[in-house]
Amino acid sequence: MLIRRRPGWTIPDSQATPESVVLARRALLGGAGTIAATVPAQAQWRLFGGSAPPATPLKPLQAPRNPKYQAGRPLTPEQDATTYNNFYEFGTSKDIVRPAQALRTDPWSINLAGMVARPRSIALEDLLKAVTLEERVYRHRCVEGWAMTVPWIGFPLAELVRLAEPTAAARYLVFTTLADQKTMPGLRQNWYPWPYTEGVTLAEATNELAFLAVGMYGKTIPKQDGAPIRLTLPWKYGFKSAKSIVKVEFTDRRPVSYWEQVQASEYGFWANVNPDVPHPRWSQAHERLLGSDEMVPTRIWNGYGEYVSSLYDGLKTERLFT
Ligand SMILES: Nc1nc2c(c(=O)[nH]1)N[C@H]1C(S)=C(S)[C@@H](COP(=O)(O)O)O[C@H]1N2
Ligand SMILES: [Mo]
Repeated sequence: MLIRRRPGWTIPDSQATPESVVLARRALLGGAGTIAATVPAQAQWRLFGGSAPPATPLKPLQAPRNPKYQAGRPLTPEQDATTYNNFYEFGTSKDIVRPAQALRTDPWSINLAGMVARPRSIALEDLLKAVTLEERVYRHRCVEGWAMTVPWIGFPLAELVRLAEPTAAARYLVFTTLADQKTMPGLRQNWYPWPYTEGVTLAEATNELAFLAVGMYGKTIPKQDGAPIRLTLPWKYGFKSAKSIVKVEFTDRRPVSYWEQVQASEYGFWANVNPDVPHPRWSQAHERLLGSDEMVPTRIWNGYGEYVSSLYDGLKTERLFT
């Protein structure tokens, strides 16, 4: 059921971090976690971890740009795309660059599990030898109403699916991301359902747009953006794009992901972008471009309908846009 959106209503993300509002409220009820919920990430780091580590140097990473995917708007300045982040493992604020430098990304491997020919762990360097990197400029739209345009470097998720060799019964992929108590102060907010998980259907995972990024802006991906490997699903709200992935499980049962466990009425399994389906607490009609702060109309499927809309033809009864 659609809630009527108020015309001209602007996006609330400058006033609040809407994805965290529900949890902050829960924290207040919970008592013990209150400090972590209200203290900014920088201070949380001091509280839990001592002095913040220095920024991690990024390595140059070049790959030919795939000209097929045109964003139709300028790239977001790198400085904005890499300093305004959601990464709750490091705190609920957008300002998590410093605490995120504690993330340990080397060595890194991904566990391929569940309904696959040979469950196994694959080292990231071996995975990267088996794929061809390319650059893709994608629009990226957070459910909170901000957006950016990013030159990602990576490879199609379909390549990982191919290497994993799912069995005929597999229908869904579940991504689990790193949950390391020692380096991630956000995990102390124990009313969140850690680890962060996300899921897609096998059909979505093998759609040509679904992409695993290991770099952005011609360098390895910064820790705050999900090093060393993260998803990008440009037709869905950003929370589907899991960062710092350590496990990909193939299953025949639809998973209930992190945000769906937190608040299913606001963050569902499908989470496809649609300007005409408001979030229960705000309109999705427009988005604020990081950098310029320009407000632009949001597009259905984030403008990627020609690639993805047919995936949902038989699913009209599902809540496709929440
Ligand atoms: N592990 C993990 N992945 C995550 C998140 C998170 O908190 N933890 N936040 C998500 C949300 S809400 C968004 S909008 C994007 C933000 O990616 P960016 O900071 O690189 O823009 O990452 C997604 N992936
Ligand atoms: Mo988000």
